[in-house]
Amino acid sequence: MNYKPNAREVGESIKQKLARYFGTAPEEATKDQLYKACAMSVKDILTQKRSDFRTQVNREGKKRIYYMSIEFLLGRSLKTNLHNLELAEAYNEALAEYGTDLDSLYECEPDAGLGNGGLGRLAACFMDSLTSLDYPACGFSLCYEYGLFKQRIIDGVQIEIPDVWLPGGEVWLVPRTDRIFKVRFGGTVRENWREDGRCEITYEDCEEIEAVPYDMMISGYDCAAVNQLRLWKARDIHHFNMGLFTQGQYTKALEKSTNAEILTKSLYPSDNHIEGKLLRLSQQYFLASASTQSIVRDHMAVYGRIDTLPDKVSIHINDTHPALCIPELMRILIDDYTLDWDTAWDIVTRTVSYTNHTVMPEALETWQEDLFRFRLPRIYMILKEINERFCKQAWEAFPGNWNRISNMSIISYGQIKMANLSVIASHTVNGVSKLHSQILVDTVFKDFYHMYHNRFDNVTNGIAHRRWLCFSNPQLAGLLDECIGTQYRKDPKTLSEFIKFADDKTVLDRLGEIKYNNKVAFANYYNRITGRRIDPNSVFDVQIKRLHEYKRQLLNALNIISLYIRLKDNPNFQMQPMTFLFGAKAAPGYDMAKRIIKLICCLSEEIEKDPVIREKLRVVFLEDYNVSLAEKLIPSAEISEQISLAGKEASGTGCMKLMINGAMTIGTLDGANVEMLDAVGEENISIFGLNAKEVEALWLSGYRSVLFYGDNAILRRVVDSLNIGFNGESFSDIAGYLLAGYGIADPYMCLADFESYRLAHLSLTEKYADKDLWNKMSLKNIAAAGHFAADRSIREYADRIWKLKPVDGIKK
Ligand code: 26W
Repeated sequence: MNYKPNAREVGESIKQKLARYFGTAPEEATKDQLYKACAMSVKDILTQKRSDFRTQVNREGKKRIYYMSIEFLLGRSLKTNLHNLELAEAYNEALAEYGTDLDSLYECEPDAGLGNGGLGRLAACFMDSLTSLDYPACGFSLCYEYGLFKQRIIDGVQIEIPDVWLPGGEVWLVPRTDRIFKVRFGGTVRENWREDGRCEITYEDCEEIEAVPYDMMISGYDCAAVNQLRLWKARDIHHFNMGLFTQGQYTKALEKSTNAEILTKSLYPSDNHIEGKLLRLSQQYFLASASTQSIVRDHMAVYGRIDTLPDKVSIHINDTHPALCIPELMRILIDDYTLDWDTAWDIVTRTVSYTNHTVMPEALETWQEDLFRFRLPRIYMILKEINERFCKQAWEAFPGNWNRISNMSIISYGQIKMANLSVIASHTVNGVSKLHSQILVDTVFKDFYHMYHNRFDNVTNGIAHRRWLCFSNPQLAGLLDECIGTQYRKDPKTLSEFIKFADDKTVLDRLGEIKYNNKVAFANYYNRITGRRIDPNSVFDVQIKRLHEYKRQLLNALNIISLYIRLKDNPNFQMQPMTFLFGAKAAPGYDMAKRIIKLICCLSEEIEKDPVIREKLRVVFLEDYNVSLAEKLIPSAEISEQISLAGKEASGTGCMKLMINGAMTIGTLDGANVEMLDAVGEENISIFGLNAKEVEALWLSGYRSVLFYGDNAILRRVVDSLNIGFNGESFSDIAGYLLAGYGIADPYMCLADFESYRLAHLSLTEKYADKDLWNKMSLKNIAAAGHFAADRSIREYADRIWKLKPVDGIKK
C-alpha cells in the first residue's frame, strides 16, 4: 500500500470521507467536517501501515513492550501524524483546492487531555519515541469521557469546567468489540480444593464490568512502525434491561449501566496527592485487569504457550497506579493457567518493571486494607500471599529487624502500600533523573536497596523533540536544517553539531530574529484570545507546570513583587522590561494552590492599572494551560523557571522543552536541572539556592523562616506587602504561612532561597542587554539539549530494562 499519497490522492480521499460520513462536498463542508475528514483519511493510512508492521513483528518473533499508565496526556494528533508521515505538504496542497489550510484545521481538534501533568505527558512522549525507533509497543490507559478539567479564571479564582473531548477526539479511536474483557469486583471468593491438589476458584455475587478497548494508532517519524494506545472504556455487562425498557421505565432501565460506566467517566484531577477513594482503586484495577488479560491473550494467540511470556513481553508500570497488574497476572497464571505459585511468580518478576516519579510522601499510594479486601477479594488473597513470602525473605536479610520489615511490607498497620508491591515484584526499578534515583535509594527505598542492590537503575526523562522542537518551532527547525542538516530529527544527539555556530554572527542574529518572531506570534495569539496586550520587546519569562507548593510559583511571585516595589519607589528605575508568564492548573481541592493563583492574578491586575510600571513589568496568568498552549508558548520563551525546592522535583520535563527551544534556565539543583547544568556548562544556566543536602540539613536543624525575613530588608518589604495585598485583596494568610506565625513553617522554604533567587534573576536579566551573548547562550542550550530527547531515554529502557530490539527489515 502507498503510505505517501500525493496531493491529488489526498484530495480524493478527503472528498470521499466528506461524502460518506457527512453527506457533503468539500466546498460546502465546515472546518470541523474537513478536520474530521482529514483525520479519517490519515487513520486509513496508519491502519494499513500498522497491519504491515504487525505482520513483521510476528514474523520476526519480536519482544513487545506494554506501557501501562493511568494517564496519557496526548494533546492533538493530526499535526503530529501528518508531520511524522511527512504528508503535511500534500494535505496542504489538497486543502488549498478546497479553500482552507492545515493550520486552521488543527485548531478544530480538541486536546486529548487524559492526564494531569508530567507523568502523563511523559507516557505520550515515550509512545512517540518507541514508534519512531521501530520498537513494538502498546500503551494501555483508560478512555476517560472527561479529561483534565478546563480551567477558567474569574476574578482570579480558578473554576473547573468539564472537558468534553470525545466529540472531536473520537475520530482517532477504533472500538474493538471483538476484544472485550470482563473485570470482576466485590463478591465472595470460594476456594475448592480438588483431588489433584489444585485449587479451583469460583466467585459469588461479584459485579462484572466489561472493558471495551478503543484503540488509537500512534505514528512515528521516518520509521516502519505504527504502534497503538489501547484505552479501556467501562460498559455494563447487562447493557440494558430490556424488560424495564419495554415497560416504559426508561430511567430505571439505564440506571444500572450508569453505575458501571462511572468507572471511566473522569480523570482524577489531582497530581501528587492521593485520596484513597474507592472509585480510584476500581479504576486502577480495571486498567490493570483488562490490560493484563489483553496481553496474555495476544501472547497466546501468537506463541501458544505461557512460559515464554517474559521472553516476548515486557510490562512497564508508569508509577504505582497500574501496579495491580502484578497480582492480576499472578491470578491469571494460577487460576486460569493452573501454574504453581513459584512458576507464576518467576514469570511475573521477569516481566514487570517499574518507574517511580515522585518522592513526595503524600503521593505514595496506599489503600485501606478493609476497603481493598471488600472490593478486590481475590487480588487481596494474592497480595497476602506475596507479602507473606516476601516477609520471610526479608527476615533472612534483616533477622529480627521488625521495623525494617514492616517498612518494606506490602501490608502493614491496615494499609496496602503500592510502592512496596511494585519494588518487590519488579526486576528493575528506576527513578527519572540521576538525583531522583539517588534520593530513592538513599531514602524511600533504602531498605529495599540493601536487599535488592542490582534492581535499582536510573533513566533520565526525555521529551518528544520532534513535537516540541521540529513541529512546534518550524523556524528554529529550519535554521537547524540549514546549519547541521536534518539528521537531528532522527538522531537528536547530533544537535550538538550546532555548537560549531556559537561564534557565527549571522546564525546568532537569525536565532534572535526567530525568537522575536515567535514572541510576536504568541503576543498576537494572546491578543486574539483575550483582547489583552503583551510586549514582544520585553523578556518572556515563563513558569509552566502544575501549581504546587513544592514547585514554588510563590517564590517567583515574591521576586516579581520585589521588582514591583522597586519600580513603585522609583518609576524611572532602569530595568529590562519583563513579562512574567504563568500557566498552571491547581487540583480542585488544593486551597493553597488556588490562593497562589489568586495572588498572581491580583498582582497582574494591579500592575496593569499602572501605565508607567506596566511598560517595564507585566504579569500574565494564562488560562487553561494544556499541551496545545504549551506548543504555542514554549517557542517564544526566553527564561525558563525551574525553581522547585531541591530534592522535590523528580525530574521535570518542561525544563527540557524550554531548553531545546533556546530558553535560558533559572533553576535550583533539582531533578533534571542537575544534568542540564552538566550538559550546558555553568555559564549557560543560572543555578541558585540550597542544594538537596543543604535543604535536608536545614530541615533537620529546624527551618526558621523569620531569620531570613529578619536579615533581609527587601524580603521584609515583600512579605509585609502581602498583608495589604494587591488589587484590593489581602494575602496576609500567605504572609502568615511564609513566616509560620502559627504552626509549621512553609515546608518548601521560599524565604531561604529568596535572596539567592533574586540575585540570580537580576544577573540573568542583565545579560539580556548583550544580544550576542544572550543568543550565544541560547544556541549552546539548543546544542546541548539532544541528551534530553525521549529517543535517548527509550533506548536506555529498551537496552537495559526491557531487553527489546527494534524490527529488523526496515520497510517504510
Ligand atoms: C493522585 C495521585 C498521583 C500521584 C502521583 C497522581 C500523579 C502522580 C504523579 C507521579 C505525579 C507526576 O506527574 N510526577 C512527575 O513525573 C514527571 C515524569 O517523570 C517528572 O518529570 C516530574 O518531576 C514529576 O513531578
